[in-house]
Amino acid sequence: MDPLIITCAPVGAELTLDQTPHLPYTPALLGETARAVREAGGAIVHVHCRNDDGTNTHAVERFREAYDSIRAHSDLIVQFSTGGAIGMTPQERASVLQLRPEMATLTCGSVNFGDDIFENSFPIMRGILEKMNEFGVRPELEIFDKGHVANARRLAKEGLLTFPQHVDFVLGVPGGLEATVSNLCELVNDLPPGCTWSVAGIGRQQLPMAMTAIAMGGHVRVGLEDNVYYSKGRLARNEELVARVARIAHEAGRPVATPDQAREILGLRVREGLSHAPAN
Ligand code: KMH
Ligand code: ZN
Repeated sequence: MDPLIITCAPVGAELTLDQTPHLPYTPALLGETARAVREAGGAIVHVHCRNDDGTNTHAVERFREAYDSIRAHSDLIVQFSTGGAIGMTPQERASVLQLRPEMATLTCGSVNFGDDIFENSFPIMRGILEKMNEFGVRPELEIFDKGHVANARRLAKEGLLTFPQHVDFVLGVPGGLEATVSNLCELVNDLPPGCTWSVAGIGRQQLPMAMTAIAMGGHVRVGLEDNVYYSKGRLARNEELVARVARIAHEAGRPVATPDQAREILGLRVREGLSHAPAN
């Protein structure tokens, strides 16, 4: 098995400041979190940005500040969200790709999202992918439901995407596919050959999904975006969630990937001086 790639999703778009004191909602806090997450065993950081009052923003300048702060504190692979927050326009969501992060997410279909709809029609997905291709950004395909893998295959047939790709299964969103071992196995079996995958279980499913992925040879995403608790009633810090997964992997005899090892596994170019600095 490859070394385990641990992604941390430390902020997200749904948590509010009054739900936890541990949300790194400013670029400075994101930088500090990046350092702690790297020390704990993380390789990728999945980035959403907030304004100083905690509200969501997809402003390019804020993402640039966040990127610079993360890079000043760590060598983590920086993955921008193009999912953003419910209600953002597709143009807003794609705008941050001009900063040329090493990776960015592409959600591969619409899905009920609590009482809302996370909208990812084919025109929206094509628009985001065209920008990814223009700016040379590697997608991470976010799969919230069974049909999303077929949607990705359709985008590949259209020539907008080539397989194999790195895929993240986000399981347990109210409205999406439930976080069960059998669902995860079905999704993995349905992937085009050569794909790498990780799983993000929502809420209390985060830990069991992570342990399953460690055993199956997949990779893991944890972080406050997906789960705010370390254990029942005890709020988590991002780096603790990463450290726990790293400890479990260690006990299971699976080494944990450094960011550069993750770059190799994912086929990202290790471009000294370039991959670490987005173009203006
Ligand atoms: N906040 C969700 C609506 C992503 O980052 O690409 C979408 C999301 C997915 O978080
Ligand atoms: Zn996200």
